[in-house]
Amino acid sequence: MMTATVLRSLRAREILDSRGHPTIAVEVTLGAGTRALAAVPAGASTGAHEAHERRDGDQERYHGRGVRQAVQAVEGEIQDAVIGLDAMDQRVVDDALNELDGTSDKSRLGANALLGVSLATARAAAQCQGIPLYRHLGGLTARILPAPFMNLLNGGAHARNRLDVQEFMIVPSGASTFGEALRWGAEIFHVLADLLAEAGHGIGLGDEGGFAPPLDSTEDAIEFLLRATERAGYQPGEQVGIALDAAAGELLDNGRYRLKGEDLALEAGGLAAYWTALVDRYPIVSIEDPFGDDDWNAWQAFAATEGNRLQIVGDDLFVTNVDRLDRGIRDRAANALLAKPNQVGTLSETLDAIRTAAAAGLSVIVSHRSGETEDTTIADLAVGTGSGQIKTGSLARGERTAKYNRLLAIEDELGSGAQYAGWQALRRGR
Ligand code: 2PG
Ligand code: MG
Repeated sequence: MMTATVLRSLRAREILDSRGHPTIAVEVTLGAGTRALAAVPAGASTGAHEAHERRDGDQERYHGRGVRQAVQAVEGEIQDAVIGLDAMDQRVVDDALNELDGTSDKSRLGANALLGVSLATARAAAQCQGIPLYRHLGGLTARILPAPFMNLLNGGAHARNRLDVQEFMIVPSGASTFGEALRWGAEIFHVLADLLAEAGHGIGLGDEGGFAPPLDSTEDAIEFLLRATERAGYQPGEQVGIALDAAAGELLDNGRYRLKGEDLALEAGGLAAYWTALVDRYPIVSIEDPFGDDDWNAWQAFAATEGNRLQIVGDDLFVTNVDRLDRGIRDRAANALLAKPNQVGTLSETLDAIRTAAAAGLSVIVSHRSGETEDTTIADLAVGTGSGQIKTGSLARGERTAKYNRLLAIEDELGSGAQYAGWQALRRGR
């Protein structure tokens, strides 16, 4: 007789992500008949060293972005290789996926195909045991609700305005529960809409559900966040921190960082001074990707001077890859990891990166992508690993609120056992 948790069949289909581009959803069926679905997100400001996402390139369909080959790979080769493996042995399944692919960047079968199978396997295993996914991932100790990094103003590759910094976020760490943090964020978001409208700006949304007004300067954008926070009745710095994702790899132009909104073209040293001036002036608690994906020296120098008061987050620098992370730890290039499952392509490797970072004293932010789906796996991943921080967009658009709403449900389910991470997980002052 087939064991209840053994993988019996795989189905895949092409669905749409939040930008209206195709992506892949995978459904796993286990021996007991348990079925679970996972959908894979996609980035816009992707790091040069991310695992390879497979796209058909057929210009007749979705301008080349179709994922039919990835779907076929799941239902053909991949299914043949993993059928009969036990979904409880996530590592064995993920190893089999990697071995079958055979490339270091997952380019043969596609990281999108592999991740869909990997995540659906975990979801099915949890379901079959009758336990929530965070419990399957984190065991009995999983009870920390993450502080949300809420992206209220969108720029860079996520909006068609002139803001150079990609993400202007608020972090309501001073709240006492996740639910309270979410309420603060939503209140600030609505006050921000009023402030922008009062200033004569449109309140159209960018890719991650934050507003994308036609502002030019980083400072203007930060000032709007501070005013909205205050008018909503909260203290910037004390209760609500500011966080930026510069996605600086996107700013590189002929070896210089070009800030078009401010008409500057800076060397790494000049850009570092620019960030330092902002941190001096505003309650910024965290900056992600302040330099390009391979500008290791700039990262190292910046972390040496600012790492004691600022969380410095490697996203495109680390791409959730243990080898790059090991180098960053050795060189002290950053003090935090942004963990995105689709950058590396399997759940096990994502967990490896999170564990490696935590063991070295780096903090961890579990993160969405700018192209998302209704899938809420990252909410459970944040609680399951106790990351204490999550980045999942603004307070609008269903693909973003799906994760927040999942976290509300987890907090509710944990009852008095739930603990909101607040400022605790933020890496600074050390
Ligand atoms: C980032 C992400 C998510 P993208 O840079 O951190 O916010 O954007 O998915 O476009 O890479
Ligand atoms: Mg980023």
